[in-house]
Amino acid sequence: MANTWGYGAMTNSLNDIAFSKAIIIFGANPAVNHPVGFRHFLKARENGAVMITIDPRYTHTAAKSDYFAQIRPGTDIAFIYGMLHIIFKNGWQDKEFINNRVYDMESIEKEALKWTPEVVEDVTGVKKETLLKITEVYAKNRPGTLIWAMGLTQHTIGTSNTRLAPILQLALGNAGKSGGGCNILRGHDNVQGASDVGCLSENLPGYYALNETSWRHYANVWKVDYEWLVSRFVSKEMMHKSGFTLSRWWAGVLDGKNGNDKIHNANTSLKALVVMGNGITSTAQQVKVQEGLDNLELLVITDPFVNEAAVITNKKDNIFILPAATQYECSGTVVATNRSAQWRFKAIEPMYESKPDEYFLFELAKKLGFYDEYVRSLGDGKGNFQWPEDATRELTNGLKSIGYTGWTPERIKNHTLHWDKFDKKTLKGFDECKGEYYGLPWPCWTTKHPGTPNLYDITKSVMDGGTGFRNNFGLEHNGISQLAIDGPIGSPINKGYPQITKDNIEEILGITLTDEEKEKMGKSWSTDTSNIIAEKCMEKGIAPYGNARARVRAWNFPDEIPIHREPLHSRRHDLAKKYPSYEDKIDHYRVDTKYKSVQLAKDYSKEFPINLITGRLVNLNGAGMENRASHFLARLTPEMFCDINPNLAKKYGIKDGDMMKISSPEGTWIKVKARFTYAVNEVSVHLPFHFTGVMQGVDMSKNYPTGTRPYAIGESANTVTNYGYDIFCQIPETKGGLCRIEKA
Ligand SMILES: Nc1nc2c(c(=O)[nH]1)N[C@H]1C(S)=C(S)[C@@H](COP(=O)(O)OP(=O)(O)OC[C@H]3O[C@@H](n4cnc5c(=O)[nH]c(N)nc54)[C@H](O)[C@@H]3O)O[C@H]1N2
Ligand SMILES: Nc1nc2c(c(=O)[nH]1)N[C@H]1C(S)=C(S)[C@@H](COP(=O)(O)OP(=O)(O)OC[C@H]3O[C@@H](n4cnc5c(=O)[nH]c(N)nc54)[C@H](O)[C@@H]3O)O[C@H]1N2
Ligand SMILES: [Mo]
Repeated sequence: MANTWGYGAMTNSLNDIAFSKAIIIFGANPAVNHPVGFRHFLKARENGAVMITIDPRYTHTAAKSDYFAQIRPGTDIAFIYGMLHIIFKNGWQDKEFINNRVYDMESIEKEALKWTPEVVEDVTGVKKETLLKITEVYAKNRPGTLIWAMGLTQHTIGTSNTRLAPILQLALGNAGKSGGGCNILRGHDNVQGASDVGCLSENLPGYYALNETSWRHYANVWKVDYEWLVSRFVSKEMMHKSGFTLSRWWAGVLDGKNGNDKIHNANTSLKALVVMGNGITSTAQQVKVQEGLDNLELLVITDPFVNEAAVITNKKDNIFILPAATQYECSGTVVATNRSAQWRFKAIEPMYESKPDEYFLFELAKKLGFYDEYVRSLGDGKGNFQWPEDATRELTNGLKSIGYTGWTPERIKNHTLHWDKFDKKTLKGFDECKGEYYGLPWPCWTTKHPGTPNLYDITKSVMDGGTGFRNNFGLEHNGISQLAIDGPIGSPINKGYPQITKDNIEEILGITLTDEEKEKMGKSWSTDTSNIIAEKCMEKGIAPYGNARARVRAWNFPDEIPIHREPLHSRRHDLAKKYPSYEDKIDHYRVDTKYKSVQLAKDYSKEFPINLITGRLVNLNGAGMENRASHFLARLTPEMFCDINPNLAKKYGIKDGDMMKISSPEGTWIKVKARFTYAVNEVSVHLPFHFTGVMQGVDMSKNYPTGTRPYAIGESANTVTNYGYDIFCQIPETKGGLCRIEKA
């Protein structure tokens, strides 16, 4: 569970929100950022669902909601414990669900006792009457769906936030149900696919841990020698070590010099950066990013646009921008926010001299001397393969863990070509797609399995998309069984069971394997490339990953149960002492990372008394180059600006449209235009992060290749976002921080 919810896949789907009686939104602004998906919310609301938004800003989404709580940034844990406090006090929890399918809700109940409405009001700034009302409405309108996006994740305690939100759903029995679940709104097109296939530095594709078992599994999938893979690394230790993350690659370049955080990278710094489809200028601590870029020996960018990483650097040579084709010029599978696959058919051939992304990767593999190994699992293994179909086949053979197994290019194409043959609410297919769910949402265990529309739903049989929770953390903890009491319907094994392995399959399924089956079968369902384990499980109506309790106590996490910790930079320094951050962490994705030592160094709020909130605009996306290069989109926001409450502005003598200076505790600053709005309160400002091209007053326009300067450039919000990284996944704390403002 931690895997799917931690990384943010939806348990249900946008369509399934049609069955929700309540929608609670934490730190997401879908009216702006997912305007098409938001149609599903609005339709549900027209049909009587109540909508609740928790956000430090009165957003467009809040404006469409029935209830709104204006929360102090970084205090969602306090808010949710406040809800749980009221739920337990009134006995509104789903006792049967908790008893049958959850492990250790008692420890949450105990923590929730501390969070009385009064304490919550003090910490979050939300009136206790509002908390009481929202909790009552949410508890009494079930099933309720819980939505989150970046407002919940971009914090030092982001991972804890994303654990406590599902716990609320477990407590109310809103998990594993149509109309319930955690519907996390993902960011980019195919970002779900990107994380599934392993664009993360701490695991192999399919979230396999970096250890020998996983590497051997992939040696098998990729048809290369395990020893050859080992030989590509300096040491086995480095082979099993998480890499640098996108948020901290620059620390790898700066190598602890000039007071920067120390690195642990086999005694070498990073020399080259290859960028494929990331803005780079969207990363926190832009001045450090710039310094990192300046100190590279080589910068290679493949992008359909001039990626402004090449513009904000003072580096003079060894910068290469290679023209990548866009999504309209490529084909292959993409994975949507609800885990379903679609086939993208190429609309046109790549234009001008642009090339699809795989071209650059193949050429790079040739230059580095391992092209043969790189393509060995494709087609005949001798370099003759069908692209991209064979790539999909390789993935489905490898990514057992999340159940890509039943995806084939043929099945996925069939769905995309017949997307009108599916029910718009249940995703269930008819005619050509009878019985299957649109896009075969993973886990899709075998080529006959229909996909899983809603995760952990035991009111459906496994062959109709039902599952229990995964048994990923052993059979017992503190002497208590981790297996669930009841399981998916329609199976003779209607109770908890462990994940299925070669050793236990005969006993648990009550079957006898033939010698041939034993010979072919892998050790465990997750590494069994023969897929016999999954096939046998389907015959018995059970999920190969087991049927366990959802654990709310995660003993391998920095906080076993989520607890509130103040942001590193907080307006409430008094609370930072009461709810301190973590101990500084050595070697966190290869970089020493500071927590308490920054937080408790001083009371920043004296010099930096304003909350700094960053977020998105409807007309611009991410780093913003794609849209600022569009005349019409740029015209809507031609300049970088800061949202400020008129009453706050007045205190500083700032008028609407005046230039204002924003300074950060890092010693960095930007000058931008003030834009008056009551959407932010009187102690906060909000910055969109889609601009760059100006760095602390220095206009970098001369660095754009002739004719490529976008219609709008400006200071980057990330020049003033503060130091701070999540303790588990290292996402920057771009939604918590402080600043000082003055009239410029
Ligand atoms: N137009 C447009 N659409 C986009 C994007 C874009 O750039 N432009 N980007 C895409 C991507 S990559 C992503 S990841 C998604 C992101 O989608 P969202 O997460 O919706 O995006 P944000 O506007 O960054 O943040 C959402 C809200 O979190 C609030 N917030 C800040 N701090 C806190 C907090 O501590 N607690 C709570 N409860 N709320 C808080 C902010 O005020 C903001 O309204 O959008 C995607 N869609
Ligand atoms: N302060 C602050 N900072 C933030 C956030 C925030 O809320 N606040 N949000 C964070 C989040 S959630 C995200 S996802 C990031 C934004 O994420 P970024 O990835 O930085 O944003 P994009 O602008 O979408 O960058 C994508 C780049 O890929 C290029 N591109 C498009 N299509 C293709 C293709 O087919 N192939 C290749 N090779 N390139 C392509 C685009 O031209 C663009 O340069 O920002 C993060 N930074
Ligand atoms: Mo994102």
